[in-house]
Amino acid sequence: MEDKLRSLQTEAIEKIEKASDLKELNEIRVAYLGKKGPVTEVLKGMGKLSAEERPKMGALGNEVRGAIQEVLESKQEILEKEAVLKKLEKETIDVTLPGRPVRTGNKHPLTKIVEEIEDLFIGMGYTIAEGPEVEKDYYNFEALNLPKGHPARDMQDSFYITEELLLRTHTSPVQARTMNKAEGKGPIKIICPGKVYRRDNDDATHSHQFMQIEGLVIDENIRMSDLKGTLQIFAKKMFGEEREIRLRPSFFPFTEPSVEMDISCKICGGKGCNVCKGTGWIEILGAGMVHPNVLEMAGFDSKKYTGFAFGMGPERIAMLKYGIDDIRHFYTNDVRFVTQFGVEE
Ligand code: FA5
Repeated sequence: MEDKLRSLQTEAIEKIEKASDLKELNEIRVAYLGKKGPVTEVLKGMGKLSAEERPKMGALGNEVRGAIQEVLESKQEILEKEAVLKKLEKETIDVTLPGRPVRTGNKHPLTKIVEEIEDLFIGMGYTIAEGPEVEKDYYNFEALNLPKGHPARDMQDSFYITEELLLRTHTSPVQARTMNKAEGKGPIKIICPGKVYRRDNDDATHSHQFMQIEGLVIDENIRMSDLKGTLQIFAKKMFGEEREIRLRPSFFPFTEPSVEMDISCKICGGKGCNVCKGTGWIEILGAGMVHPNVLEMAGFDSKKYTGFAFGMGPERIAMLKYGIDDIRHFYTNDVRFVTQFGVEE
């Protein structure tokens, strides 16, 4: 039995020393020291020994196990160090390689235009007001001098939700709401950016969902010349001195007199193209002096207060500024379109 145990010790140690990785070492550990391993097997035969021999063999068994264990542990330490070194060698980082660029996003051109317009008006002392996209018929039409059945309601084809609720067709209901809140006391100087919805057929300059930015100024002695001056400042800052603007007489039930403002088309330089429908001009906003009926309905004394209002389409403004030939580009989420406008500080 003694010989058997000694030869197992030699055999195990030889194998341990030859082991080339941790997996192999573990297999040796299980094979020699496990419950079903040869050392345990030999020791099971101790029952047949004399009482004198038994403790001697027991001690020898432990000594053999201890010796194997000790060699196993030191080999394990060596193999672990080797494994770490191999891994480090494999994972060496070449710090001289050029870095991989991280793609950053940029603002949607429409967001940029809206922010630019907001900044421009904030610089002129305006504050920003907001209102709901699902609007009451009252604020969208009635409070704006458009009672039920008024033919001018057809100017803005609507998406109704119930008889009294609709997706707002313009941002003008925010003027009505703001005036109501002011309880007849001026001054008011606001712009209201937001989404609006119309049952328009989509084409190069029309979308069924688009943005508008409304402006409203109410105070004593506000005149048409104030409106004209404001729009001229806006157009020059937005498009540059060289672009031409024109004001045309128009009609809105909530303003009197009413105008529309056109800008010369950047795409064709005024010669006529599909964007300006051959006219050389693109309409970007409607405006006018707030109708006395609208002032009175909102609780303002129309003899004391006057005001002007305007409503512009930022998509059309972005089209003119950046030379975009189709409004649908804003809403089709083609990243090639959006990334053309770069990141600006
Ligand atoms: C209005 O919506 C009025 N509420 C504007 C207004 C406000 C007038 C205050 C007077 C006083 P209009 O329907 O013309 O007006 O629309 C205003 C602007 O929105 C247009 O000049 C145009 O730039 C833009 N717009 C209108 N319909 C569409 C559409 N389907 N797609 C994209 N832009 C549009």
